[in-house]
Amino acid sequence: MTTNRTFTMIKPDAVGNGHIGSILNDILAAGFRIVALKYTRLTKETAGAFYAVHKERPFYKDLVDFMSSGPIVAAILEKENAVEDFRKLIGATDPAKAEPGTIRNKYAQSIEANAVHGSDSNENAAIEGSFFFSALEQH
Ligand code: RTP
Ligand code: MG
Repeated sequence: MTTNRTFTMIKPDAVGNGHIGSILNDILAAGFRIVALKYTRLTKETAGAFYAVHKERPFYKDLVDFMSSGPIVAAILEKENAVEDFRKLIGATDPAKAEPGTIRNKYAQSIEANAVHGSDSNENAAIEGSFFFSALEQH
């Protein structure tokens, strides 16, 4: 068995709507272990840096404004096949297209305010986890 890690954020919409507990419950029920967990917030500068890969996309400015609009929860999660299984658990980017029972289907409003982030590769999971957590915190 290869256990590996992914990185997630509960986004400002889901935090503001009171879904932190339910989302963490769903994540644990799906078999993920919480390696590191933090309630914090992004500034325009740190949100811009986190999403730098999307700099040229038309939704970049709105995304940075949204992600810095309120508190978030950041976490590193561990499970066999973590990155792929977590993307399945959260569902499609657009909640209208997310499968019933997925986190975005249950808790998201729109393609932008879509409740959670999930890393798209093992490499990005490591980069994104280190954006929020020191080496000491990543046990
Ligand atoms: P994430 O990175 O947050 O897990 O989401 P994702 O892979 O499913 O989607 P991605 O293409 O990486 O887009 C990152 C985030 O940008 C916002 N977005 N807005 N207005 C739009 O058309 C649009 N498209 C994407 C979403 O918050 C998306 O999660
Ligand atoms: Mg993405």
